[in-house]
Amino acid sequence: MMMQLFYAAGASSMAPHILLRELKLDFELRHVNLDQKTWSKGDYNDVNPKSYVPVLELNDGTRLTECAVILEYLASHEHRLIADYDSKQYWQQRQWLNYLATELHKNFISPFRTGNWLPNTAESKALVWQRVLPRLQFVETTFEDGRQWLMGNDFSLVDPYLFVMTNWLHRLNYSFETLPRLKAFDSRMRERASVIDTFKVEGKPHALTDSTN
Ligand SMILES: N[C@@H](CCC(=O)N[C@@H](CS)C(=O)NCC(=O)O)C(=O)O
Repeated sequence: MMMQLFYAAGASSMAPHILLRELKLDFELRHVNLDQKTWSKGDYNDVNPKSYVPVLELNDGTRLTECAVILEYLASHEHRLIADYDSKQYWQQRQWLNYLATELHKNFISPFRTGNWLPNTAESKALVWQRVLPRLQFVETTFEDGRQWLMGNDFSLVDPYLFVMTNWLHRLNYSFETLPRLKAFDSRMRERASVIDTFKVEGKPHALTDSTN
């Protein structure tokens, strides 16, 4: 059995999807309907009782959750796109993964959300921006030394996760006006074959307007 990635188009599962392609690993995609919490074989909550994507199912049936952990699992098993364990760079990558997961990813999820995982009202959008912008501005300052990627001049496992966030800025119509380096990072990511293929395969993300509103 091949590794399987449970995903929803444009969601955080896009980060491991991109990384799987960067690492040229064999995998199968399992599409999840997050509004209904279903997948092709029924109730998605049976797959992940935490009720979210991503899930990476390994060849032996073990299911891994938590985006940052899945990214680290994939990269460390390939010994690629990750620094050597316990090196200074390794701990810096851990810092970024944790920062992206807790300071950025989670702050995109508005308390106003009703059955959706991105904000979809003006009030909700403003609240999310208030939390997310200073954190993005911190990331922006990291790029001030002219680096191409978040860890320096080498692409690594943290970049697909950051790209999920910059992609959400586009999707939610937030402005890159004070984030020119992040905008350039976002454009560089979009040129990578892994990202082009990921968009092609995932297709259109769900509508941001919630029908229950
Ligand atoms: N702690 C999880 C959060 C994952 C998460 O928020 N996934 C979102 C998509 S980006 C989701 O599936 N939301 C569905 C829901 O909460 O109903 C992680 O780091 O992977």
